[in-house]
This record gives sequence, C-alpha cells and structure tokens, in this order.
Amino acid sequence: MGFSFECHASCRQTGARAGVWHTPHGCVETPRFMPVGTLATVKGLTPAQIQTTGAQMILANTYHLHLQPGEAIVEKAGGLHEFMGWQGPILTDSGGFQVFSLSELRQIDESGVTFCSPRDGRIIQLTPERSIQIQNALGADVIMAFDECPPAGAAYEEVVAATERTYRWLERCLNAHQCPQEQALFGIVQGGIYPDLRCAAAESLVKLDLPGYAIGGVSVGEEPELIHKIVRITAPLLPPEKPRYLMGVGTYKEMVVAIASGIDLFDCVIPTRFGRHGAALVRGERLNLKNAQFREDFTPLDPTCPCYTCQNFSRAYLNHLVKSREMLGYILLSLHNISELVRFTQQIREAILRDRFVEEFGGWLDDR
Ligand code: PRF
Ligand code: ZN
Repeated sequence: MGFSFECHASCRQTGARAGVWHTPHGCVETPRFMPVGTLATVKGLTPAQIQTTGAQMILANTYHLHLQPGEAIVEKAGGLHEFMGWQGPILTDSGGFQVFSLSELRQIDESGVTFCSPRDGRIIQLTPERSIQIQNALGADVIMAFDECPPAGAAYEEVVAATERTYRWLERCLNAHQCPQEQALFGIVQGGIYPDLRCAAAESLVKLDLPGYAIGGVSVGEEPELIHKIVRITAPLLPPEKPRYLMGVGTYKEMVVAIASGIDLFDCVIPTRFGRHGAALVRGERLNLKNAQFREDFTPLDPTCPCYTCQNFSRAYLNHLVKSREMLGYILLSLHNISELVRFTQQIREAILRDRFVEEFGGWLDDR
C-alpha cells in the first residue's frame, strides 16, 4: 500500500531518470505517457485495450465527472476504478483548468471559480474545498491541487496574482483532503513564462513536502522555445525523490526536452483527438488517413509498432474505414496513437536504463 518512488537510473549528462513509482493500484514505470480518460473512459477503448498499449496510469477529470454522472454515483459504484473497470492507477485533475478552457460563462475570485453548467445552465461553484471533496469521492490514486492557470500572454502582475492565489488554494486543498494515505495530493507549480515566479512557486511548494509535484501553466499557447525554457528551469527545482508531472504536454520534442530536465509523467489528449479526426502519429509525423495517398497502401501504419492496429490492418483499410466514417477506424487509430506515445516514452526509459539516452534521443534536444 501507499506511495513510493524509486529512481533506478540517472543520465550522467542530463537530468533524465528512469524510475518505478508505486501506487495503491500498481506501479508506474517512468518516464511514461498517460492517456486521458476525461469522462472515466479513454474515448473508444475498453480497459483491456488500454492495457495493451502499455499505458499504466490514466487520467480523469473532476469538472466533467461532477457534471455527469456526478461524484455521488461514482462513489456509490465503489469509486472510479470499480465504476470504469480499470484496476490500474488513476489520477484526477482538479477541474479549474477545464472550467477555464471549456466553459464560456465563468468567473474567478479568491473563493474559487463560478460557471454556468453547459448541461442545464445551473450556476456551479468549484472551490479548492469542493474540488478536493469531489476528488475524494471519485477515489483516484492521485488527486491534483485546485490551481489558477493564467492564459498565455498574461502580464507579469496577473501571473504574480494567479501564482500567489494558487499557493493559498493549495493550503486550502491540504486542509480539505480527507485521506492523504490513500490518495496522493500533488501540488502544481504555476508562474507562467517568468523564471523568477516559477522559482518562487517551486520553492514554496517544495517546503510543503508533498507526495509529488506537477508543472502547470505550460503549453497553453506559448512558443515551443518558451515551453522548453520554463521546463528546463522549473523541473530541476523539484525534489528528486518525488515524481514530477508535466501537465498537458505530449508532443515528441517537448517530452524529450522535459525528460532531459527530470520530468517523469505526461498526459495529452492528442492521441485520442487525432484518432477521432482520422489521423495517426508515426514517429513525430501526423498522417491523415483520409488522404487518397493511402487508398492502395497495404502496409501497416508503422511496421515497427507492436500495437493491435499495426499488427492486423493496413493503411488502405484504415483509409476505407475513416472515409466511410466507420467507428472502428477511430478506435483503431486511437489504439495505435496511444501505443505510439507510450512506446516512445518506454523506449526513452529503456535508453536511460542502458545509459544511452543522449546517444539515442539527443537528436530531439538539438534546437531546430
Ligand atoms: N493546471 C491543471 N491542469 C492542467 C494544466 C494546469 O496548468 C495544464 C496546462 N498545460 C493542463 N492541464 N490543473
Ligand atoms: Zn501501431
């Protein structure tokens, strides 16, 4: 039971490390990509299929599950694991970020965020206390602090205010948290693109000795160079004996740069979203399967990929399914895309364990 993080190998030239993170629902071998299952479902895939991708931990969302079906139903079912039939580790995000990116009528103040339910127009308030209460009821292994993520391009003073508020909200989250032994509460470092704010935020969070740390407020629309710079500055400030999670990032280069800075965990909607739009990820390229060039291409998406899609179906068949809007097309593409990103992080992990990270993945670290 409980949580512990073991580091099994560290790169001599970068901050990259390979570890095993123990949670109450099993281990996560890091670095690793985590697929997003917003509504207690990784869209289109059964838990058995998710397992075949090599994914070990999945993500769900407080905002969405509060709206539908409501945390009371999930709790009655015996928690998220029982409800969705996934017995591996689960993490829930705290909801505020989703309110801000998805809800049109919303307002933020010191108490929390208030918004109109997109279902019935009802006014809903999410506060740090409510978010933790909901996440306690959902029962994920890891829960996230309720934070304020300022938009890209926010002025310095605005980001100072959001970062300080995020700290006060974290203290409220810690007070509200009912079961720290069963659910690990991660703090989130904000601070936008400002190195001094990132450093101050990291320093104050580290003093709280939390079970894990996330970097938020990155990849919200800023230039990739700025993402790299902020991650390179922030990740090394987080304690090496705890897992480090970079929220909402899942592109190849950004993951390699982040791993080189000491990040262990990633999540991103890209693989499932691309899948639903008929696109495949193949080593950094995006293939649009609707394209006529695939009509008579009887090769797999990626001949080196061990996933069920690549082992059994051709690009021509996927082109046919997507052109016919058959749901199997979207399912097979999502399955491949998740497998691809998980496998990419697994291959990095194996390279770190063999002390070959820079030799094999250093190409991704070059600028341009
Ligand atoms: N905060 C929370 N969730 C998030 C983010 C954040 O800043 C991001 C930013 N990339 C993605 N998901 N709570
Ligand atoms: Zn594949």
